[in-house]
Amino acid sequence: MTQLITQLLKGESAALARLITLVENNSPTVPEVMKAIHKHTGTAHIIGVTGTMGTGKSTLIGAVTRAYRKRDKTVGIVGIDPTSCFSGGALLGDRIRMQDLATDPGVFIRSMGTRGVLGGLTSSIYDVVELLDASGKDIVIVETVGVGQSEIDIAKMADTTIVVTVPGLGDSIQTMKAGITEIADIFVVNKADQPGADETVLQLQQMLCMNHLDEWQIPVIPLSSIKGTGISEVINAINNHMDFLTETNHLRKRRRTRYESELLALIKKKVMHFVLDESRLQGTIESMVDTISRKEMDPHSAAEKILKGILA
Ligand SMILES: Nc1nc2c(ncn2[C@@H]2O[C@H](COP(=O)(O)OP(=O)(O)O)[C@@H](O)[C@H]2O)c(=O)[nH]1
Ligand SMILES: [Mg+2]
Repeated sequence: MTQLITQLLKGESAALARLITLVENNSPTVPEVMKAIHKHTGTAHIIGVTGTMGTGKSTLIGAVTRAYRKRDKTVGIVGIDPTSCFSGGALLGDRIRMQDLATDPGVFIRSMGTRGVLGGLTSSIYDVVELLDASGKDIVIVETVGVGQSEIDIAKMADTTIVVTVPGLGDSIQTMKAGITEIADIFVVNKADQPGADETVLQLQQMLCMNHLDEWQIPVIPLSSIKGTGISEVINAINNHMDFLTETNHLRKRRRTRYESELLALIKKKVMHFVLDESRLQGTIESMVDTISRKEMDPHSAAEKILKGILA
């Protein structure tokens, strides 16, 4: 294991891939690995990309990654599918869209299923991001479909969150979830090669004007991931955002937020494992059911008593 960690810290892709597999398989060696690498993390700029399915997130990430490679930055990409427990599947198309990048040693791409027992992102995604960070990637990009809790989770994990929309979704911008402006650091109107992009940009700008008089002015960037127009504007916006974060102490706050949600996810996972580990609780549950049946205790008190026992 020590050798694998040493190789990871040197940036070797094979070691990175193997360690991510251990995380995905919930290997008992994971805590040891994460303990060893934690102090080697914190240098990567973590970028979350979220938006409705089909808005072109993967295509955009491909274009942005190519631009970063021209600037000699290394990039790690995690595609997560909150609707699936399994990796692959729905993200198969991405492999084709990013095929040229797959052979670049300065790029690492992985997709994973992330549906946790409690919904939302599992703690594994935090581990994968830490591994990519420790492996020395300058940029770590996490792609997720914006459904339910997952986009809020991604915003808590990322230093910079990009929300991707497309022309024609204009009408729905009115009804866009109120929280979206709290999530977005940068808005991107992708597929600007199609009609209606200007209106969508305008509508978004108006919405942001009304909602925000913040220190950070959320930019709205029209672009075409397919044609490659507007990509350098996105890179500039990402860099400006990082400058803003470091100059204002917001970076420290964001990272604290990430550790806080990771810690909560880990605690939930461990408690859930304990509860689901039936062999461990079976006897206790049986005898509690007896007690409840005899009306010596009610189910609420019994649950509390068991929980206290777990936490003791
Ligand atoms: N016209 C146009 N189509 C695009 C653009 N970017 C992506 N697409 C197409 O939109 C579809 C969905 O793209 P994908 O990147 O998989 O979207 P995701 O589900 O958000 O990751 C694909 O057919 C892409 O070729 C763009 O800038 N212009
Ligand atoms: Mg995608």
